[in-house]
Amino acid sequence: MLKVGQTILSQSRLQICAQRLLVTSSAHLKAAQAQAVEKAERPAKEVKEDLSFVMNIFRGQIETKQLFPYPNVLNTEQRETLEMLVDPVNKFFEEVNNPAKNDQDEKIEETALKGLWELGAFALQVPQDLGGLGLTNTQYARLVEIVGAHDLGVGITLGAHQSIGFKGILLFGNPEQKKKYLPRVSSGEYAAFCLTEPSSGSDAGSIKTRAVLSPDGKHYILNGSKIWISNGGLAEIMTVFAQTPVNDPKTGKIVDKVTAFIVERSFGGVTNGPPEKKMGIKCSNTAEVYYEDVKVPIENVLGGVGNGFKVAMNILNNGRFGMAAALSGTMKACTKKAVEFATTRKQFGQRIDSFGAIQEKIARMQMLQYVTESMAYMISGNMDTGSQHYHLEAAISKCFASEAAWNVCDEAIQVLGGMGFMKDTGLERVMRDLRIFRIFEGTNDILRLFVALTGIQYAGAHLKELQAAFKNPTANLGLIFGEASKRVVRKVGLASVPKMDHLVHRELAKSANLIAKDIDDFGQAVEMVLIKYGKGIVQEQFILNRLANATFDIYSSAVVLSRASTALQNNSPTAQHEKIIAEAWTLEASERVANYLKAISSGKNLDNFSKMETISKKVCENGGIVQSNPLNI
Ligand code: MYA
Repeated sequence: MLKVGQTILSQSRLQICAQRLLVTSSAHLKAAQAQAVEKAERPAKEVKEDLSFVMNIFRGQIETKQLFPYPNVLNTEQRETLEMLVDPVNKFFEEVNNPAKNDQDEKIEETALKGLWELGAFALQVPQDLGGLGLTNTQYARLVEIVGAHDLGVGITLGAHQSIGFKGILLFGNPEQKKKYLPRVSSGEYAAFCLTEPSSGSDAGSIKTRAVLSPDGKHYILNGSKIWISNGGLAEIMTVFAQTPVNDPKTGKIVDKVTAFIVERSFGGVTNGPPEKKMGIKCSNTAEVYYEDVKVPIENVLGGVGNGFKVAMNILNNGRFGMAAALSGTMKACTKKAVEFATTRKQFGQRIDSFGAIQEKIARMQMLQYVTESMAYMISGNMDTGSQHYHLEAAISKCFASEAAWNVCDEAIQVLGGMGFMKDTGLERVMRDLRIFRIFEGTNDILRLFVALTGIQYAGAHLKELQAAFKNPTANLGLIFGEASKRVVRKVGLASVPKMDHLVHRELAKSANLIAKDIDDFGQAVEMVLIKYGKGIVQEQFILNRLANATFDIYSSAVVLSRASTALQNNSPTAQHEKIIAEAWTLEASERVANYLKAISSGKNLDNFSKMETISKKVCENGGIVQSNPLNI
C-alpha cells in the first residue's frame, strides 16, 4: 500500500513539475493547454537519450556505459608510437626548454620553439597525410601532461594553436579546407582562436564583430576587434567568429547569427596590438587583433553560415580535457618538489613528512592529482571511442583540474615554507601561470552554470515527456510504469546500487554504495528544485552553483572508482594505493554532496543566500566595503 501511495505522490509531483516548466504566463498557459489537448491523443515524444554519466545523474539515474570499464583504448601500434614520443618530449623539456628564462624574457627561446616545431608538437592531432602526427586524444593527453609538468606558458602557445586555434578546421573543415590549411599549421604557421571581444567574454553569443557578404557574393567583409587572443600577435591563420545576417526560417526575417571563418593574416586588414603584460604564462603571446574590411572568401566559412556559436562551443568542448591532462602533469611536478623537500627537511628532530599536518597536505595533493588524471584519460578515452556525450564531463574536468592544480601548487609552496616563496624554487612561476586556468576557456563560474543548467534542462525534458505521457496513459504505459517503478525502488532504499555493484570491484563496494545513494539524493534534489522554481531556476545561481559542485564530487568519485576497480581487477602493483585513494576521496566527496544538497533545501541556508545577496548589493551600492574601521578614523 505504502509503495503505491508513494508512487502516486511521485506522479503528481512530476506533473506539477512538468507544468511549471511548460507554463510561464497565462498566455503561455492557454497555448499550452490547447497544445496539450491536441497532443493528448498522440504517444509521448521521446527525449533523445544521452549517454553522459553526468547528464543522467540529474535524473537520479546511473548511466555506466562511458564509465565502466575504465577506458583502455590504445592498440599496440598506438602504444608503441606513444612510447617512442614520450622520451624525446621529456628530454626536450628537461634539456632544451628553459621555463625560467622563457618567463623572464616573456617569450619562448627561439631554439625551443624551433625544437617544438621539429618534434611535431604543434600538430599532434593533424592526420599524418596532412603533415601532423595523427595522434588520438589519449596519446595527445599523455604528451600534454609532460608539457604541463614543465612549462605552462609553452603549453598555452601549443594549446592556443591546436587545442582551439585550428581545431575547428579538424572538426568542421571540409576536405578542401583541411587540405589547404592543415599542412600549413603543421609546418610553421601559427593559429589562433578569435572569439572574445571587449564587450563579450563569458557571453560569447553577444560578439559585435560583423561580416557581410560583398555585392558580388564572393567574399565576406569582416570588421571588428578581438581581445586577449592567445597567439594573436603570431598567428597567420585564425578561426574568427563574427555576426552575419541570415534569414530566419521561422520568421522569414533577417537576423544576426554567429558564423565561423578561417581568416588568413595575408588577406590584408588584419593587425594586432602589442603583447599584453600578464601575471603568468608570460612567454605565451596574448594580443588584441583588429579586422578592418578584411575580404574573406566565402569558401572560408567554417561549419556553415549561422552555425558559428555551435562551432565555437564544440571546439571548446573538444579541447577542455587537454587542460585536465596538462594540469595533471603540473600537479605531479609540484608534488614531487614538495616530497623532495618534506623527505629531507628536519625540524624538531624529525623529518617533516612524519608530521600529520604535512601528511595531510601530501595525501591531498596525491588525491587531487589522481582524480584529475583519471578524469582526463576517462574523457579522452570516451572521445576516442566516438562518444558525442562528453561536454559536461569535459567542462567539469577543466574546472576541477584548474582548482585542484591551484590548490596543489599552493600547498606545495606551504610545505616548502620560505623556500617555496623563493623564485629559484620555481613554484611561484607555476602559481602565477596557473591563475588564468580558472578564468579562460570558459570561466569556472560560467562552466558551473553550464553544467547545472544543461543537466536540469535534460531532467526537465524527461519530466515534460512524462507529463505528456500522463495525458494518454494507455498509449504510454511502458514509459509511465518504467519511471514509476524507478521511483519506488528509490523510495524503498534500493536506489541504483545493484547497477554499480557488478561494475565496481567488490573491495570498493562500500564506496560505490555511497555514490549510488548520492546520485539518488541528487536526482530528487533536482526534481525538488524544478518543482519549486520551474523556469525561474536559471536565475538561482546560489543553488545552481551547489548543484554543479555536487556533480563535480559525484563524477570525480565515479571516475576514481572505475579506475581503481580496474587496477584491482588487473592486480596492478599500485592497486591497493589507488583503492585507498578512491575510498578516501569518495567518503569526503559524499559528505560534501550531502552538504550541498542540504544547503539548497534547508530554509536556514536559503535565507543565508538572500543575506549574501543583500550584503553584496550594499557593498556594490557603496562602491566597496560598507563599514568604517573600528577606530572610525
Ligand atoms: S577562448 C574564449 C573562451 N570563451 C568561452 O569559453 C566563452 C564562455 N561562454 C560560453 O561557453 C557560452 O556563451 C555559455 C552559453 C555556456 C555561457 N556545448 O542559450 P545558451 C548550446 C554545446 O545557453 P548562451 C580562451 O579563453 C545550447 O545548448 N552546446 O547560450 C582561450 C543551446 O543550444 P540549443 C552548447 O546563454 C584560452 C545554444 O548553444 C554549449 O548565449 C586559451 C545556446 O545556448 C556547449 N558548451 O551562452 C586556452 N553551450 O539552441 C589555450 C551552449 O540547440 C588552451 N550550447 O538549445 C590550453 C589547453 C591546455 C594545454 C594544452 C597543451 C598542448
